[in-house]
Amino acid sequence: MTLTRKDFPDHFIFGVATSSYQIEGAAHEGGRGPSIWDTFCREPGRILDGSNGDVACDHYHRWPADLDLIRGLGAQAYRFSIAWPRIQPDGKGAINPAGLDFYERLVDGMLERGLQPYATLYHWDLPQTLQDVGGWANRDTAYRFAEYARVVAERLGERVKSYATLNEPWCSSLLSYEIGEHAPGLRDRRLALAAAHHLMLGHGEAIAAMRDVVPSTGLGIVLNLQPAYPASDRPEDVAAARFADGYFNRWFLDPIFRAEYPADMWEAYGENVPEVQDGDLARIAQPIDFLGVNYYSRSVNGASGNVKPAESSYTHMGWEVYPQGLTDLLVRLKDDYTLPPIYITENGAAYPDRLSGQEVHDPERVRYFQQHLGAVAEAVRQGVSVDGYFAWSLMDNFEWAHGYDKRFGLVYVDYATQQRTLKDSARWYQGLLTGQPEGQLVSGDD
Ligand code: GBH
Repeated sequence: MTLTRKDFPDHFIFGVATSSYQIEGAAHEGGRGPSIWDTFCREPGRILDGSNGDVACDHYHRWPADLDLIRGLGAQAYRFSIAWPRIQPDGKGAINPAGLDFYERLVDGMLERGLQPYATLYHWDLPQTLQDVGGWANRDTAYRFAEYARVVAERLGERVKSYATLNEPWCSSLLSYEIGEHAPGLRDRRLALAAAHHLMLGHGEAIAAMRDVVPSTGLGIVLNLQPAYPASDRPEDVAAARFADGYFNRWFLDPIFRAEYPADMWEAYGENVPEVQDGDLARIAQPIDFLGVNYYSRSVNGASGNVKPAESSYTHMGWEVYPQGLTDLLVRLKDDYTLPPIYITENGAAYPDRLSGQEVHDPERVRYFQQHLGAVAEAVRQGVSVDGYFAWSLMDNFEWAHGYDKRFGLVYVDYATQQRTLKDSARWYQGLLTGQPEGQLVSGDD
């Protein structure tokens, strides 16, 4: 079955996504202060290939050509993130004009090319100075974040079509303070749950701080949501799936959309639950204009750990390819919550791509996008209000703890030369977005 633009509503937006630390480089230029990822990358053993984001895709210098590339794909929108340490090198106080200038040029560059700017204010690059006083485990960081958000909104204003406060607070809290895989690399559940609470509080404070500044711009948040399935009907497995759903999804969805923490998880976390002050939940749950959903895979939960279905295929990250999970997730969100419109703010897959001549054949990624876009179209048919889709990612980039070894791009990056090459998946996406029959653009026998 061939997927076309017509399988989506007319107003549906197609775009591509990136984030600042993963692509910009220029870590010591333009008055940028150090972030927790600069620090983390320098700790031995944290990044699998020992790399860092000092240069990355050199997007800080190559942004005009990169915007041309996005335009050339036929995208209508570009989701990017703003590096807090470029705006406030110390995370508070003094503003760095060169940082605001950079993002202003970038946003104006998008508008000149007919691309709608979708900004994310926090994609994990916290100013190191704030980490020195506890980072997100310190309640004060929530207020510092709101101040930074207001500074950005005052300068970029309504030229930006949409501001997301946070990208994936689960990653900035649990993955970073409990699992220790992301900066700052701690292993403490109590601190992680404090961080999660302060992230959500910071989200609410930032929304409040920006509302009057940019009244007609859409404001929201991006969550990584991962539907949890039980490995069997056995009650232990069903309970394990329920816990995983609480851990990844409901811990963030319920405060934001119901003004409460899920009771079962609150109980399970026991003495590690965060300190919640009067008014916090009302602040966190104030109305927003969209929910951004990042979807990569599902989890299959058994009483004694996660299960990897043998019949499934897996990406280079080891994540199961499970497009049905995206339809199930979206329908479930509609059934369980009262939500604003949804954007799929990230979806994509890593594969071990190789350059052959001027081409990169990535049939698995083409298939991944076809199947997941089909899953979104199916959810729309079932009545879920989804307003757009952003492919992760525009180009190969710094994949956090995995360094440069994992490639998520539609566009291949040769890091030695910074040469960009469209992969077959980019040509396929271009075909979908510009209304050309996909088959003619895809090479290979997939
Ligand atoms: C996104 O994170 C990021 O926003 C983006 O910067 C990044 O490059 C991209 O994805 C690709 O990684 O069940 O414990 O194995 C995705 C993070 C990935 C978090 C899947 C949860 C499964 C956790 N998510 N992950 S586990």
